[in-house]
Amino acid sequence: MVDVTIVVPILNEKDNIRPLYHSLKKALDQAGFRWEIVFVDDNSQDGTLQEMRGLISEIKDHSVKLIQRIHRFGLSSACVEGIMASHAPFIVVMDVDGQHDETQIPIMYHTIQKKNLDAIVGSRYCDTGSLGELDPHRAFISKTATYLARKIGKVTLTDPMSGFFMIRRSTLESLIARLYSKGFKILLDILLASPSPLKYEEIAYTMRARKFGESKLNSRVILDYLMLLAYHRTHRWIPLDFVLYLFVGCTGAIFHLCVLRIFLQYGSSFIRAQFAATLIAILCNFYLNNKITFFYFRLKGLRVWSGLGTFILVCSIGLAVNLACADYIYKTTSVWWISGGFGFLISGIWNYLCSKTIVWRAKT
Ligand SMILES: Nc1nc2c(ncn2[C@@H]2O[C@H](COP(=O)(O)OP(=O)(O)OP(=O)(O)O)[C@@H](O)[C@H]2O)c(=O)[nH]1
Ligand SMILES: [Mg+2]
Repeated sequence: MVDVTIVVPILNEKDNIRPLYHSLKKALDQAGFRWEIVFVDDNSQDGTLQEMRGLISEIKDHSVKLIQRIHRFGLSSACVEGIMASHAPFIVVMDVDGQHDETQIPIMYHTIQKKNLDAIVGSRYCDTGSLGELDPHRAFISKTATYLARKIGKVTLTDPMSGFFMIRRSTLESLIARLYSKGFKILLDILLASPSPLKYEEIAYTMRARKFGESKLNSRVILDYLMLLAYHRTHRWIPLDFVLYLFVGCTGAIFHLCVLRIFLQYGSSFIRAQFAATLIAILCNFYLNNKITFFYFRLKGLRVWSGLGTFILVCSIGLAVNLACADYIYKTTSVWWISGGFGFLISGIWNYLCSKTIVWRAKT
């Protein structure tokens, strides 16, 4: 049995593995803990896995474990998977890149037990905590996200964006089914998933500069973050992927109308203009879905073309279903907007389900 499990999500972090292992070992051994580290990798391509296996074969105990995930993505779900594959009553989540202060873990461990807390969170904004040398642009994003979490998510802690925290296993297990589990912000997910406020405390730390490798923070993380807030604020019942898909569909419809107008203005026949506009709308939808809705499963290289072909086929069937449904309802009710709206919704659901399962083969 171990006292504490450290869960570390990793993606292309070859050079950071050993430094983190050694600094954690030093801090945890000094504190006299029985511990384990669970690294969760999403099929890194930079030699991280070889590095991990090298390290595991060198150390003679079972203190380091590796979970290698294929076709599954994302920091939050990696953390959840690491936590579920471990056993300690207390779990620490931290980055591999040396930004988090491992020397705080023993203090976290004693405080969480002594005060019977659910969680203890490393904060860059309370007391002596600081963002260290984080560049102003990143600091601005972090502070804006913190502001939104406090305003929209109604969380009270100073650093809900923190990637460094300790949580009691029993607390997490009771919330696991309510988590969004996508994106980058697992702590905020946990806080928002809890039906009653968690008993927590914050501990100040100064964020260090990343040691090696590159940041995985990209513009997609911002969209995931907003989706996380929306997911919990709408009490977890709105299918956000579908909403995103409809949003992309509406963008395509606007494109369609603009192109139609332009073609007509330049003297094209209606049928030609309509054909060109439909084609451009489909291309636009395909592009945006590949970039946004199904970002984690996006098609590359030659698969883009086969995906586009399948997408056109799926949308054509969707259009036929739309027309058949709308026509039937119009004949029975004579209400144009109910008929049109229902046809649109049915084809939207059809297109979404087929796009997800057949075109992009999204697995989660
Ligand atoms: N398994 C897994 N790990 C990830 C993924 N994205 C990021 N990570 C890891 O999660 C941790 C946080 O990512 P970082 O890139 O350090 O994000 P950040 O700390 O906001 O950005 P920096 O300040 O530039 O380090 C790191 O240990 C990453 O290797 C992912 O999709 N899957
Ligand atoms: Mg980092």
